[in-house]
Amino acid sequence: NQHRSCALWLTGLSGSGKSTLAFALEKALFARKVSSYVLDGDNIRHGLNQDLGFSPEDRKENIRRIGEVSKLFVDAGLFVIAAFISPNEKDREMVREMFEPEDFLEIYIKCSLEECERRDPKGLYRKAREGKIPNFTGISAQYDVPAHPHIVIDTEHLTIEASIALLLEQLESRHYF
Ligand code: GGZ
Repeated sequence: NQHRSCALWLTGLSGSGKSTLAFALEKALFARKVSSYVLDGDNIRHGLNQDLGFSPEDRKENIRRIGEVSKLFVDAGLFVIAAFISPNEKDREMVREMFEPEDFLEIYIKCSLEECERRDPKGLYRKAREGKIPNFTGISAQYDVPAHPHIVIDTEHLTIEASIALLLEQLESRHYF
């Protein structure tokens, strides 16, 4: 199947829907015979980056390593879907600059803090509010809203299906397949 590979970089708050959309997109791409691989906290922070925490320096190193790994996937001809909060604009710029412009798309998974906190799927916001998790993004650590994302997906107002349709449409109109 003819396609151009690319890194899809999903950024957004904890609970915004990054991992959910990443896996739904992987499935939708598979149905179109396009191979992709999802990188997220579960397979990266528990392995390659288990030495890193959530200080600004560690988040930067987390993003840098994920960027390098993502480059390997793109070199191998695969789509890589990286789903990380990546809260700092300068760190996202750093990773964007690792790629040829056509090989990288920044996708802002947009959802208000209020809604993420309402969802609180892992109870982390509650713990963060109680002061039990330091440097928690949105509560005690900043999230820079992307200034120039290629694509914005508003998960507060779109279903998963509508979000995936929008992503596929964007990839198709950008001639990735
Ligand atoms: C933010 C934290 C923190 C702190 C643990 N701040 O919703 P989750 O649980 O499953 O995903 C979050 C994940 C964030 O890791 P990332 O690698 O995506 O972050 S970054 O890009 O900023 O490096 C959350 C959990 O780890 N988690 N402590 N203090 N999220």
